[in-house]
Amino acid sequence: MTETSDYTPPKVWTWNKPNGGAFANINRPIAGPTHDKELPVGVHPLQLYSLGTPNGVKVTIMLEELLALGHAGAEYDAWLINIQSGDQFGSGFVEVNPNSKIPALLDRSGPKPIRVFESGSILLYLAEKFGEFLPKDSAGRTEALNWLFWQMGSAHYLGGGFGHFYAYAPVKIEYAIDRFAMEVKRQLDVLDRRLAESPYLAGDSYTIADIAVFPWYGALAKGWAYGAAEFLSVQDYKNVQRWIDAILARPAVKRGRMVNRVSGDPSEQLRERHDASDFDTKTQDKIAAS
Ligand SMILES: N[C@@H](CCC(=O)N[C@@H](CS)C(=O)NCC(=O)O)C(=O)O
Repeated sequence: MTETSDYTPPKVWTWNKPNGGAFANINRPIAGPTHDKELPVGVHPLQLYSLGTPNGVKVTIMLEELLALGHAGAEYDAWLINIQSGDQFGSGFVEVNPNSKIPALLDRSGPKPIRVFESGSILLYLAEKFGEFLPKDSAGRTEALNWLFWQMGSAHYLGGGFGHFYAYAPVKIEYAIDRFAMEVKRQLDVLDRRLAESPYLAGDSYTIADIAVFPWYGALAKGWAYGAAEFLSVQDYKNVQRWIDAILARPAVKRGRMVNRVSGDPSEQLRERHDASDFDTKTQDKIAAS
């Protein structure tokens, strides 16, 4: 380790300069809205305000899975929240999620709208509302929740820790990259060992645990995140690879991954989704051709 630093933290930290790196423009040390902006409302019971990031995709996969099972009450409008432009700090968004992060859901099916924020809370809310993707027996339900909460506590080491220092930070810091690469490889090994025991995280059936964990660790294991596949030897996690391939083959997962997506192949970007037919007519390639 050859790190040196001439930085000594001051007695009191103050916000007096951008911190550099990707996303520096949206980082700030205070909460609350920066501007007045109402959220749009569509025709369906569920209004989703999101973006096709790993956290956002969890919810669109869940909704597409519920629709595939025939739950008409899971029909949704998916509105695009551009976090690079600061849409998450608009007053309407902050009313639905005071934490100013996507995804945020408003359930307008009852007499009073219910706000739901935090992707894990949204998955649990939808699983309970529709009685799907969460085992009914106590042991099975608890195992699914174990892995759901595992994701909530672990993925920040992957995204905010490893991904940030490996791909986004303005300087490459060996200490930070080492620390988080070690932790992410340990997490991949945790998943790999669990998936050697059962086809899915909670056992024999596909649950909200898989829906939560797949977008983060699937993107890493398939080499889509941070350009770090070779660095982390992701091909070695054979059970994780098998599990990801099984999930990727699900039609609802394919659709869910397209919604609110703003990068990649234009035919796989459905920036807003207001109707099932939008997958056939409103992807970016179709919009460009019309
Ligand atoms: N724990 C939250 C994390 C949500 C989150 O970090 N969302 C990111 C995008 S993936 C975001 O909205 N970032 C905007 C910002 O930090 O201002 C969840 O699971 O919903």
